Amino acid sequence: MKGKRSSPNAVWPQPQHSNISIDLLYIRPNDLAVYSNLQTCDIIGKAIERYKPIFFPPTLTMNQPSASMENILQNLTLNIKGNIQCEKHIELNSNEAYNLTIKQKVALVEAFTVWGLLRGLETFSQLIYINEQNYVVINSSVDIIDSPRFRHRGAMLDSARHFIPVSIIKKNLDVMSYNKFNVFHWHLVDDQSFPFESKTFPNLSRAGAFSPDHVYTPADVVDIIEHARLRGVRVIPEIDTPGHTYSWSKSMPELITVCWAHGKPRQAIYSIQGETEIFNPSEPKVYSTMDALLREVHDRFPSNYIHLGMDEVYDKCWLSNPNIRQWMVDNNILSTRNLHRYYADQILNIARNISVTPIVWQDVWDEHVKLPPGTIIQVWKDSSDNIEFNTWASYLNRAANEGYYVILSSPWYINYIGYGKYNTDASVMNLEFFKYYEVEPLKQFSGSNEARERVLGGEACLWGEFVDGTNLLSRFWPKAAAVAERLWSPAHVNNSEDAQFRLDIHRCRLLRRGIPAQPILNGYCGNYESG
Ligand code: CP6
Repeated sequence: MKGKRSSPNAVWPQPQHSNISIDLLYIRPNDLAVYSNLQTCDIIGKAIERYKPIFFPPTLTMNQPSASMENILQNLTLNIKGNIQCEKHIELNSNEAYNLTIKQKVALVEAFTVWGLLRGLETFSQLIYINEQNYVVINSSVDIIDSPRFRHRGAMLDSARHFIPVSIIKKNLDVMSYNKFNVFHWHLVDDQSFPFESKTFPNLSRAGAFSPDHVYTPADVVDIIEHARLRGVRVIPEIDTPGHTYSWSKSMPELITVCWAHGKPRQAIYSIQGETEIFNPSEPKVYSTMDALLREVHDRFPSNYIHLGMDEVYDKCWLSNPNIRQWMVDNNILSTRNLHRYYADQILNIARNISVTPIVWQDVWDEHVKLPPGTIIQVWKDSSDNIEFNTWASYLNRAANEGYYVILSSPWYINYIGYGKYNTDASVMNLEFFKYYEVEPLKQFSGSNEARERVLGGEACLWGEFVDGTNLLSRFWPKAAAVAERLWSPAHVNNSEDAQFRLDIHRCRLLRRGIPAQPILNGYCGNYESG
């Protein structure tokens, strides 16, 4: 069954339009020339170097056809059309479209931006394969016109439940670029640890990280951002408050609400089910700290977006505390919802003052907090007590029609595991490839075209409770690739029976590139020690 129904160089995610011959050209691994009218741009120069061992994996046997043979690919050219610019950072609205043609023994990738060239180079690399006689080959006639369906195609990693080594984050960025993802959403800190080394507040990680080794130093952060930048990925940091802040309490206990029980303050223990630590919204130091920290984060991350979290606020703790209740009365804050609103308004004001566009988990919006125009709401819930809108599709509808930008994550929690390709037993929450793949973000969308345009895309999320450096890559890949194709390819590319064979080929490609992606079908990849 393995691979029988897909060509060995099936491109993932599938391009918008492609016309590919059966006839092949040989490639001489030792002398495929690569040219560009943007050769001096670091992004292009470094990409060409990076792709050489991907085109021609040094560990595999490859024959070099003689140069005098007729049907040999002569060269690859990566050209910018129009205004030639070496852009520095990819942005939400960057143009990632490209054309890839092979004819008369010459390959050409054309795009309007370096980002389009990167996407086209990746596609070119996937068309190359090694045939049964160990010759490196590619189709002799190729016409691909490609561009993404959605602008925001993200992967979220949680580096707080377990520390993720920098090397694994960088490898994950490599695989993201193989799948044309363009956003790394970095859930940096949470209850369990604070690995982000702040220059302004070094004690946050000194006390809040698992150990002095389990931190991201300023140099690590620069390294990760640069690795992402060169691959056309922007890094969006998340500083999640007011909930999920237990790790802050190790150095700044004064920021945290003391929950009360049975008429007296209760020892803070975040591990009680459903009760996490939360900031004390009546404490001015909360806001001065957030102001300074968000300024620092904004200075150190080139992204104009910061994810502000605001999910899962355990407001029962706020209400249990008589000092907070008195403070609410004194400040004319007469409901829990208004307390949420007060906290959110303070933080959103800070974001506005430093010209940051906020992203938030949907919870604050669920609380009817009015968010500034341009805010992005990340939908992660699938049901709610409110039967008026009880699925992620209706959340998307509602938020986009209220004028907010939205990104979808509810159906794409890649951390869930289970047995089988397609488990229908909801009680084990198993969401394997098919279920991720068959999601259609706009399936029930109703609203104006402008509202539809505000559905920016989505993110595959990997929560870290059971993930660290040992299993991150195999837990995430190739399942996250299902999300990549859903967000890149046209909506009609939705046949999962067909896609499983293409994805299986893609998974073998990842093994070839040194990524320990887990299997999705029975069989083998050939030539590799594992798999
Ligand atoms: N951590 C944080 C989490 C989750 C969220 N925020 C989460 C909640 C429920 C599920 C999966 C993840 N672990 N900070 C919610 C956005 Cl099912």
